[in-house]
Amino acid sequence: MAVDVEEMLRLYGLMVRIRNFELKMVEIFTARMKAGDFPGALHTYCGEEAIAVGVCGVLRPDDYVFSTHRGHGHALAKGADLNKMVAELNGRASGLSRGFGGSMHLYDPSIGFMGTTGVVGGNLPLCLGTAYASVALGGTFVTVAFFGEGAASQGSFHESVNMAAVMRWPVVYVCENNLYAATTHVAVNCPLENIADRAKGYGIPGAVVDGNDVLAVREAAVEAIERARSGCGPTLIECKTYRHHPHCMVIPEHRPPKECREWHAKDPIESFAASLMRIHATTRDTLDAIEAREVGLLEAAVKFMRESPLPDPATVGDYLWA
Ligand SMILES: Cc1ncc(C[n+]2csc(CCOP(=O)(O)OP(=O)(O)O)c2C)c(N)n1
Repeated sequence: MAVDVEEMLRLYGLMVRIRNFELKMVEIFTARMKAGDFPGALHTYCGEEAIAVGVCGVLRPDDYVFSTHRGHGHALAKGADLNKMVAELNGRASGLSRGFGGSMHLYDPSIGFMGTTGVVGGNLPLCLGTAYASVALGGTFVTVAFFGEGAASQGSFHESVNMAAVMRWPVVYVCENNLYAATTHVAVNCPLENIADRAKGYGIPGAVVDGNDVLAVREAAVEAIERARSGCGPTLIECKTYRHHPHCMVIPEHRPPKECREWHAKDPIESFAASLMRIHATTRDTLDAIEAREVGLLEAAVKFMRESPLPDPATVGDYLWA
């Protein structure tokens, strides 16, 4: 499916939004930690933006996304409100989860965003719920589950893919292979060259794509989503990528410096900007204007967060199920 330049610039803007958001959260969380106000773990998505944007860019509003502990990018790409995102990560009552969730419990069913989770692989059984609902209700909506290559060695991954494959349910499994599960290299927990090779064991298509190339991710997503929507069952897409930051704010960097440098040179936003200018005749001014707009929106979101109250302690039990 051809992508016009206007759509490409929309994708570029979303990638910039995610990057700026993450860098601002690092800044705010670092300041809070220095002040003795521990805000919780922060797993940034910097370096992986092309995956969420490539996939979510082709989803319909009524499609569902199940995310991970590294899920800010998935939420923003599915359309989560920037103000509410900044507020939620800082525990404000105006946040996406009313300030009770934080980074790993972002949730907005109104846009089909079914949550980030602190349980690695925990979203994989859950995604079968909306997949089954699509079939049971005679709908055409699809479900996307993002997960890391570490989660692909959890039992929940195998059970979920097997069930979706057997039932031909409309799921797209998107593995974000950034080479490390916290400090464990992928070669330690997977004997295969590609996680996508596991698709064969379930009789479904598997695809390996450059996870730093938003258009390549999008192309693979279009095919998998169409397949799911037309009743042909799930696909496993593996996106090869790398995170810019250490696993989270509280674990020091452990990866070889040379490897980090090599991957940073393949930055998904910079390379997309270069190809937009080289191949699609976009000017630097156009990209600068998009970046300036995003900076303004983020500044406004931070102001919104700072002016928002913390949740009223009296409401702490209001959203628990008895
Ligand atoms: C069930 C479970 N086991 C272990 C952990 C601790 N843990 C948090 S993140 C993480 C690594 C996950 O790696 P991966 O799935 O590859 O995702 P990435 O962090 O690379 O995006 C681990 C082991 C957890 N949160 N949940």
